[in-house]
Amino acid sequence: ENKNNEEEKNVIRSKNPDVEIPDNLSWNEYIFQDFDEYADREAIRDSISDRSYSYRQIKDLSRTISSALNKRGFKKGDVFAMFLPNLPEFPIIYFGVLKAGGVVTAANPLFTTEELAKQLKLADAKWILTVPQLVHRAKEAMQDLGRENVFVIGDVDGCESLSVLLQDDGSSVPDVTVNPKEDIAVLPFSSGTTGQPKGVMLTHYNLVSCGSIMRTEDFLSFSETTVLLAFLPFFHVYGMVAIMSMGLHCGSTIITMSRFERDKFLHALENYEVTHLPAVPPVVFLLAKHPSVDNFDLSYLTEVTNGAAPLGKQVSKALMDRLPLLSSVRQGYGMTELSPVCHMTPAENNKHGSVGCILPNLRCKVVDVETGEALGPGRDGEICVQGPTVMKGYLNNPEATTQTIDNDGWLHTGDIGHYDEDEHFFIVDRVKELIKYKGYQVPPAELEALLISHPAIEDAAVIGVPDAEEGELPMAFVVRKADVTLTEKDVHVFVDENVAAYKKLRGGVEFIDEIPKSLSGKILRRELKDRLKKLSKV
Ligand code: 4UU
Repeated sequence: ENKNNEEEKNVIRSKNPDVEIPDNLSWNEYIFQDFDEYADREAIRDSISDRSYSYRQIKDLSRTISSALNKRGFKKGDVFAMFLPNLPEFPIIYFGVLKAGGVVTAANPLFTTEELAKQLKLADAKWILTVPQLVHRAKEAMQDLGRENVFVIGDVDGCESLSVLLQDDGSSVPDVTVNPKEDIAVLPFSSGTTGQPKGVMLTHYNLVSCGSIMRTEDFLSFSETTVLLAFLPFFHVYGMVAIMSMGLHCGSTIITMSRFERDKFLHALENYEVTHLPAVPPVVFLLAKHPSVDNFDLSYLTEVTNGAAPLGKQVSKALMDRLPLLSSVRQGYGMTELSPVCHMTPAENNKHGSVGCILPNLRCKVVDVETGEALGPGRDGEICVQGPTVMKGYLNNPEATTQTIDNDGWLHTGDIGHYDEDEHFFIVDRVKELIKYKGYQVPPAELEALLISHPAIEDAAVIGVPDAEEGELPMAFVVRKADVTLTEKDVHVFVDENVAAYKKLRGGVEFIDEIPKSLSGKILRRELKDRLKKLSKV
């Protein structure tokens, strides 16, 4: 400690003491720690079908799944893909796979067959679980890999039904030993600071660390009386770790919602007496501004948490004014590569517009992008984080890993922000390419590669156009090949046919003579953004 004062300068640590992080537990063991106490309480209920499971059932059925998978040849380290919306069976399979020593990779159920196939291939997934509505895409994508282990929640010819797995007699629960610091538990996909989506290797220990440091008095406030509404997708780290896993760890009741629809959402908040709502900016916006909200009784709702994208100070204030029974609008700030949360709003001293304070056991600094110097309060720079929640690395991509985690173990987030005198953090911008539409990742590199594959397109660049409600809208600058006709509409049609709906070019298409690039060939996105500002002024 304090070996080198110079090096410690402007490195921010939590004002709360470090917590002890168990290093002998797998992620599933950690989550299940107190399940025997919760036993017959309701763990999870579906807001559409009303199907529900108790804590005892989640524990027993996930053991059953591990036995059923073992009998089918599932081996430690096998990658199991989950391609489904939020359903109450999600945690049963998820923890069943982990219990069998497997690795979970979850994909967005909006993905096209090609988008899914890309993830399955990179992840080397041997198994997949889906629902009847998506089975066509799951089968096709698996066939591309020459694999056929497709399970379905429901009945589809030629696929094994989950209900068969759940009837297993539990005689073959595998006896696997997990090495928490080495073994990967989940493999979410993220484009990180640059390029295409990559598999993010999160070890059991990464996740147990994140759970342990979030679950301190000052931060995560879930308890056995908490009712959570889970509309945020379980395939993304926010839903998977901070809502589904931590909600269960704390003995709360989780209400699943497989599709977000405004009135059903508001109705569910009232009907299930929801107390805690983890949300993203467009939903906080809806609650703060939409007239329909007045038609529902939201008096049980005490906490709304924003994450995944920036929330304006005014929206946060407007929500507090509208729902006076809310004790707070809090924020969590994180990144897939950080398992995923690094900052949270503390219970006391909530400042509107702030993402909160660095969590215990972590170190944070704000560095000058040019010089790398760690900056003092009030100065904007890149947020860097170090600690036990930093991912093991990107799967099969050491180059991208060393670009993101430096030699001293600092993870460079690609976010620009500062801290105030109380060490509360504010995110103000992003230096990385990533676009966030409603909190969803839209990697520009992916859209650019698609656009360039069009026979009439010479070159392309994609940026995010700021939007008060949705965050950012993907927008393309396109260079046409000589002597071709290509309209904006043609570009839209082409993109819409080939990507999940949330990646559509909602920000528009602009034809341009040449994409501005640096000498090394990197797209100069700032220049494009400035150009756009000028265009909109004219
Ligand atoms: C401004 O979005 C996430 C994880 C979010 C999360 C998880 C658990 C939030 C609260 C929680 O409890 O991960 P990714 O990898 O999809 O995207 C990471 C990026 C960040 O680098 C930043 O640019 O998403 C943006 N971001 C935010 N921006 C995430 N949270 C915030 C935030 N304010 N609160």
